[in-house]
Amino acid sequence: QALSAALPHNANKPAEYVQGGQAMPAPAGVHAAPDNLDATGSTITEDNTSPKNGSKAEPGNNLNIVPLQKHRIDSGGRHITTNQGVPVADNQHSLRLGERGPTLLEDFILREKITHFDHERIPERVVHARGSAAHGYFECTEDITDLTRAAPFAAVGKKTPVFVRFSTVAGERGSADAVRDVRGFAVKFYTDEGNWDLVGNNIPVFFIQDAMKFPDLVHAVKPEPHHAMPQASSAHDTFWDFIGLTPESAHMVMWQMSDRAIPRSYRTMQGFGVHTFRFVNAQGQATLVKFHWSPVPGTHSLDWDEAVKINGADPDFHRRDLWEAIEGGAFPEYLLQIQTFTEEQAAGWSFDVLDATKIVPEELVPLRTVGRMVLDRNPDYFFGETEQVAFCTQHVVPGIDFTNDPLLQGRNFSYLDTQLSRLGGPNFHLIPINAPVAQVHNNQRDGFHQHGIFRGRVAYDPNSLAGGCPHQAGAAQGFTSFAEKLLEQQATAEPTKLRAKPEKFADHYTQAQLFYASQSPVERYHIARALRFELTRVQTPAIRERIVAMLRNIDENLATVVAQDLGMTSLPEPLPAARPPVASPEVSISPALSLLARPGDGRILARRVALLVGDGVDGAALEAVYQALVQAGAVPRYVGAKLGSVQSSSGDALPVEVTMEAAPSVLFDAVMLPAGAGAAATMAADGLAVEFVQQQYRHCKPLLVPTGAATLLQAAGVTTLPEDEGDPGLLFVPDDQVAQAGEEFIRRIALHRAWQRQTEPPMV
Ligand code: HDE
Repeated sequence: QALSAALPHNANKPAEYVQGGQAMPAPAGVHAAPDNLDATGSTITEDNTSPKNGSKAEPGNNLNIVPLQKHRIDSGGRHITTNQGVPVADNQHSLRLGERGPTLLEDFILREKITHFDHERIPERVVHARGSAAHGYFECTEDITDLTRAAPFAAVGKKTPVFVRFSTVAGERGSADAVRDVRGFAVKFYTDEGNWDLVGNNIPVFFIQDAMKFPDLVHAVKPEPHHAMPQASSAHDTFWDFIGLTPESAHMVMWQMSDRAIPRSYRTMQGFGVHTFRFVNAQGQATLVKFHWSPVPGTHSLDWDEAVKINGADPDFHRRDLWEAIEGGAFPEYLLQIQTFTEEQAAGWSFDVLDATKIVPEELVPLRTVGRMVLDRNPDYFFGETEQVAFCTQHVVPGIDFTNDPLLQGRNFSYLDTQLSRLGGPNFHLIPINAPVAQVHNNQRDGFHQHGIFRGRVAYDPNSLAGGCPHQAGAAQGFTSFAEKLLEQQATAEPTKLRAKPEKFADHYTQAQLFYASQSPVERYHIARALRFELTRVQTPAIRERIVAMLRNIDENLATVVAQDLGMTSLPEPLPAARPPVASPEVSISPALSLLARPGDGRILARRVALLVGDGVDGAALEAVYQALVQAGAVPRYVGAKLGSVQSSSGDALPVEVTMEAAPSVLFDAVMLPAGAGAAATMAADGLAVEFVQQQYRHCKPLLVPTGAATLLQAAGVTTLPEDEGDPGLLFVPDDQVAQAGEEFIRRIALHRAWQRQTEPPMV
């Protein structure tokens, strides 16, 4: 019964998860599916027609992912055909001259099959090659039509379908998920006025200020060209060489070395548009805007030692987490929050809002929540959707416009350009996942893989032969670039062609200081530890020294600690700063910059909890805790030494769902030690069990310890119990009260980690 209650549920794919003809119920408290989703699930036949051709999404009720239906293929009950639809009698043998003779060139079936196979790879993305994606919807929750005419914000309650791809940056397509890296957070809104791509990251700033430097940055961080190492890691000489010589990266590097770069899940990280964008309303008035996605479950990260081990235990850790959360009905949810300000306001600030290495502190311009995004459906076909989706920063809709951020301007060129070689030509907008829900009409024609069958003899504008159609939409309906006037001071300095940047861009350290100063002690410790790890792997002493010299401009104490950790006997001179930090910045401490500022909503949806079991455990108590976790939307698992079952103290068989070997400690967010002294004593002699508990403890995770299981805890080396010092992650429960401990355990799990447990070196 416990097992069936934990089976995955997805309201949008009822065909996949039914029991007795009924869709599985969602765990308590998860969001219901949006009412405008297709109800047919994923078993599609060719009878399905697309409402896309000839129909326009009604305002306020977007067509959702329905247009994808006609492309979904289900081969249930079908026979194999060639690509020409010819039925294939034998798919096992090639055509040969006699049983032992040569294969015949005539075998068109073999040749077609092998030829297709030979060409089934496409180039991976130059950056962000490793990614995972999901469908969902964006819902507008506040009226901001005074700020923007953009379709997703047309009315409160309006839902717009989205496809979101999360990614790492440096690693190749098959690299591990839990590496230290920036994460991509790219959202494609299928609005009824065309596609809007908000191609962001989980860090609000970037390494460089000008697109001109991007190829150098990427060449520096990618595997070194002579031996193609290391994979998916910035911990090598060329990266830190580039950083030390590019002081504008100082702020970003602080974020990249923080726990932001090892998120627990794509569900628990923020997203940022990074650049300053422009909102334009129906009257043509503009407001500057920064976009933030805030995860409802809060911001949570991994421990570095844990991340390293996860990459061995499950390189697909984040991909699996996203997939399973959605299949299980624990839909990832984010608030869309904006910061808006005027050009005049921004001109008065000590930093330039066109500089992508700067944030606008929340204490200066508070966040305003204007919508929510829910991801409620997994893709059906990884290649067709996640791999072929093409995000482009220049995909904007009426109501959204660019600013002159030189990084954004360069991106607006790069993304379309890269899709041409990645997806093989200019018609990638016809690939189903990229096709807008809005109708497409223009005079662009031909090209590789053209799908349209255009009618009539007119493919030019203006024309009279087709009655002037398709015709221009005009300013009221169509996209019009904001008629930007350069600010007075820029305008008077007679614009000339030049390769330069504004003066405020030269301040590289004020906000790096702000970020570091705003971190909690444990976060600062993790930053120092990350720098130690990365720079220890750097082989060239001069590169290490240059980074320490850079750190001296950020925080003297941080520089000293890192220098000591690297065995340096003296501190190098600070790097000369192009411009001294701002003497009195608008904000010098920003609590919002700490991960701990967003603890989440207290729910533990999709958190994985191990319940260790062995012969002699208290089955009733375990079952009670298990059920409480299921009710809370978590994913409990009975973890034992071998598959099969164990015998509880009352003689019942309790199933072992996974083993410690196949699913080690790092794959769980919390553990319950065996309820039952006998089982605990047996496990105390099992190295895998000891290691399991040890690592749960070292990685600061919540442990429910029935008093009878103290032997196992001790065997794991947890001898000085910091319970008296208020370790909220250690929950000791008398053996006879374990059955009632579920609720308290859930509260502890919601706290995520007891970081105060961490010592240097680790205690266990
Ligand atoms: Fe990208 N980036 N980028 N980038 N980027 C790509 O486009 C580029 C930058 C980001 O899931 C590429 O389709 C330049 C900032 C994401 O498919 C490429 C510059 C931010 C993704 C490209 C930047 C991003 C990409 C590679 C400096 C955060 C993955 C494949 C001017 C705001 C999207 C592709 C997905 C992907 C170029 C800097 C985010 C080569 C030239 C800043 C999330 O076009």
